[in-house]
Amino acid sequence: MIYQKIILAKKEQQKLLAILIDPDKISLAQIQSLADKIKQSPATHIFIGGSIVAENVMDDFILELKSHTALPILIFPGHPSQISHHADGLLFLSLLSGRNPEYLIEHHINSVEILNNSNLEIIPTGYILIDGGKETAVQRVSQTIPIERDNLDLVYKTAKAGEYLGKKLIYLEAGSGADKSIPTEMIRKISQNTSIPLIVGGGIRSKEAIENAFKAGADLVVIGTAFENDVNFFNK
Ligand code: 1GP
Repeated sequence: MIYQKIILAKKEQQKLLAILIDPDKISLAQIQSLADKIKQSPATHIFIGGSIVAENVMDDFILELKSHTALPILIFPGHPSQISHHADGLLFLSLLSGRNPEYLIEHHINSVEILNNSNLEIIPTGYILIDGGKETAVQRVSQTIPIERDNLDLVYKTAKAGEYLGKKLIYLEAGSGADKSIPTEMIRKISQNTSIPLIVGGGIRSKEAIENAFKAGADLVVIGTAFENDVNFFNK
């Protein structure tokens, strides 16, 4: 069980790292060498998906990836069309910072049929978008307003409401390619005041920033752009 292992890691204060792959930016032929680089990295999970991914690419992409990695592959969907039976699990994201019903419940309803026919481990995740210093794809596509970087109280209440709603993970997201990552005091506040594992991502571009997020209380850090731009990011 993927989630049980995340809980165990949290209990043992073992930090987790996910590499986010956007299938729109990588060709099938590149997957093997990408998987080799992932193997050399400290990654414990692979997230796959994005705000916009062309239809019908996920299955082939995940099958190919699976033949080159043993890491758990979790779908990080921007749309129900990105759900593939071939992954190991699904972050069933509810965009709690936004007020767009499509991303709070509509896409989820539209996913039921495909989920009923799959063995994916479904992990309910409270997804909270924070201002990352520029408009990112998730903001554009979801048409929601991120929470201001200094509004710790609202982020706290949103995360706590997510926990009370039964979410199993909280994901603090600055948006892929953000100029500024999640402030450490925000990570600290949420990690100290909630009991479920905390994912932090968006705009993290150095090992130091990863460390700082961990030190502030992130249980799992997500790296997308930094690895996409330089597959040797972790070797340096
Ligand atoms: C996006 O949190 C992830 O959902 C990763 O963001 O691409 O900025 O690393 P980056």
